[in-house]
Order: sequence, then structure tokens, then C-alpha cells
Amino acid sequence: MPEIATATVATVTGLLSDIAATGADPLRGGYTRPVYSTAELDLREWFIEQATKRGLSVETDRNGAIWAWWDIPGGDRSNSLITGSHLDSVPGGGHFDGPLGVASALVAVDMLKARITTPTRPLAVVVFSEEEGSRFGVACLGSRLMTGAIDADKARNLSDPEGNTFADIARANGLDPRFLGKDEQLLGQIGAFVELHVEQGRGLIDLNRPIAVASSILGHGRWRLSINGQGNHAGTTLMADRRDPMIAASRTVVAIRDTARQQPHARATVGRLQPVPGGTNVIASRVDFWLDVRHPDDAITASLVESIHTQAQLIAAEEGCTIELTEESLSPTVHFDPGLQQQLQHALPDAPMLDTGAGHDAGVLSPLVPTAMLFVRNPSGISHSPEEHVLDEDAETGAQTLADALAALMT
Ligand code: HGY
Ligand code: MN
Ligand code: MN
Repeated sequence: MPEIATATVATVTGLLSDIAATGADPLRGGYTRPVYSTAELDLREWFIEQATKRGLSVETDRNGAIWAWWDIPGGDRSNSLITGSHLDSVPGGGHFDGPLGVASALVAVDMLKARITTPTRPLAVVVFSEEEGSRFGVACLGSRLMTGAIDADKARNLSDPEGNTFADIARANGLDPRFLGKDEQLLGQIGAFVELHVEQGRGLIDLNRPIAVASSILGHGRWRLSINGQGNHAGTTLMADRRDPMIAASRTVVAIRDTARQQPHARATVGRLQPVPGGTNVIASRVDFWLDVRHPDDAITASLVESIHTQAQLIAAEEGCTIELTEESLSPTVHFDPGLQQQLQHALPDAPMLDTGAGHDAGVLSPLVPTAMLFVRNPSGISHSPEEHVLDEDAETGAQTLADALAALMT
């Protein structure tokens, strides 16, 4: 594939339009691109093609992340500068959550290549896998594996809703499950990681600015609650004779909302609830539902979950049911590297600092390597929804800002 002329600079909106049909979800709207689904695999192919066109050398690591390297002469990769994001999505997600960071990184490489022919520091664009945890339940699974933030055995045994284990799916996609896990060599090469991402709230709308530098990520976790009752016939079972887990779950969901409302800065969500067996004329025997709790103070997050669990146990008992709570994913509050933040603020004097309630791979890498994030304005202030949006000019400003930030970090 011929290298593109160094003066050729793509646009973010152009690159995103290439993938605008991939994984479009006619039922939910937006995009549904779970890791290793046909849609996400198509996006991987798109990324590899774009990276190869730019003369980057593309490698897939033992955990399934794709790395597109712009190497220095001699190929030493120590103290490398990494940017990128993810391509998987939540069900019915927006067009920008993940792909904006990947497309912006490719355009930033174009911009840097139009300025310099040889990088003074090795640079790579990375695509992490399963950032959303939508298929295997653990947020940022790919970056957690690379950093050792998740036990490799636990990861291998994660299963998707169809019962496929992560080991099976990884193997089916060219990985050797035996080698999943912390990648010391790769981690040792990373000098800094800068991720650009669509902002997923209203911060930049209210600040009336197109770009921000991230200050922190709210701690967050996910817990599965399973309430067991007595499955039965909807017509022959008198109301007094029921032990209906759907009632216990419904009461618990309201209790979760009420509990979070009483704690300033807390967020608690139940976005996924699955009755078993799930028939219209069937009293469920079990209801599984997932709790997402977030707060700046990790101790408060823990106390909120404890309070919710206690309330749920009482509610279940009143409804003649039993309940189990299982932690599936937990990410502490992250404060990004002050040194890197200062460098970015120096390079981007117009960009305000902004915290976020959304988790990112940059947050997972943060304890081990200097990481920073750039946010691009989302005029809808909505995310994890088809309504997520970025104006064309802000998207291009984002790529230009990322290129400026990388250039500043290259010296
Ligand atoms: O859930 C999150 O905060 C992120 O979008 N994965
Ligand atoms: Mn997301
Ligand atoms: Mn994301």
C-alpha cells in the first residue's frame, strides 16, 4: 500500500464518515459494536488499513490491542508517546465515543508527518479492546489486562451473555489465551499516553470552549444483583401466593435512586435488567440487574453500595425472595499526571481543565504511566446514546490540538 504523501492530511469527519454505517443499530438507533463482533472487527480492519496507508507499522498485542507505530530510526521504542482510544461501543452508543479519539489520532499523525519526516520520539496510535465492557462485563478489559489490573484467569473465564468465555473469543480472534495478562515489556516502553475523547457531559457547553484538558475521572464500579423468587403462571397464581423477584428488583431500583439522591456528587444507575425466563405470562423465577455507582470519593462509593445491598436484602426478604450481589468491575478515582497536565496546559493555553464522570483506558494506565486526556465539546451534552454529537469544526480543532500536544511532547 503506497505511503500517503506527507502533505496529505485527512479530516476527522472524513475518517468518521468511512465508518458511519458500521455497526449501525436499526433497533436501538446509534451503534452497537461489542468487542470482536463483526462490526468491531470491521472497525479494526478500517484502522489497520488507515494506519498502514500512513506508513505506520501495525502490531496486535497479546491482549488484543492494536498498536500502529511511527518508529524512530533504529526502532528503539523506549519512552514512546502513545495516543488513541477504543472502537467498541455500548449498545445503541454514539458515533464519537471511542472512534473520535482514534480518528483524531490518525489525523494528528498526518499533521505531524506534514511537519516532520522523522519523529524525534517513537509514537504509536493504540486501539484498546473492550473499553466499554459491554460484552464481557468488565470496563476497560483490554487495558486492565495489559496493566495487570485484572487477574488473567479471571479475564479468561469472563463470559458474554451467550455463554462464550473471553478465552474462547480471544482464541477465535487470533490470540493465545495462555498469554493474556500484564505486558511488562510494552508498559515499559510507554513514556506518556494522551487520549482524546468526546466529552460525555455538558462541561464544555457551559464553558463555551471546544477543547479541555482532563483533570480527573470519577471512581466507578459495576455490581450484578440477582434476585431469586418463585417462577410461576401469571394466571393461576394468586397475588398472595407470589414470591415475585420482579417486584423486589423494581423496589430495589427505586431505592437505589433514592439512596444516590441523598449523597451529593453520587451517581447510581440500573440500565440493564434481565428477568428469567422473561415471558409475558410468566412470573419470573429470577431477575438479574446491574448497578453502576460513581463518586469522587472511593470510600463513599463503597458505602453507597453497602447501603444499597442492605436495603436490597430487606426488600428481597419482604418479597419472599433471596438476593446475591457480585462486584464485576471497580475503578478508583483517577487524578491525571500533574507534570503532563502542565505541559499540555502550556501547549494549549486556551483549554480549561475539566473532570469527567466517564471511565477511560487512560484512567487504567494512569497509575503506571503518565497519562492525560483531551476532551472535545459535545453540544448535546449526551453520551452513550445516538444523540451524542460533535460539530465538524470542533472535531478538526480536536485533531489539531492533539497534534500540537503531541508535537510539544515530542521535543
Ligand atoms: O462507562 C464509562 O464510564 C465509559 O464510557 N466506559
Ligand atoms: Mn463509553
Ligand atoms: Mn469511551
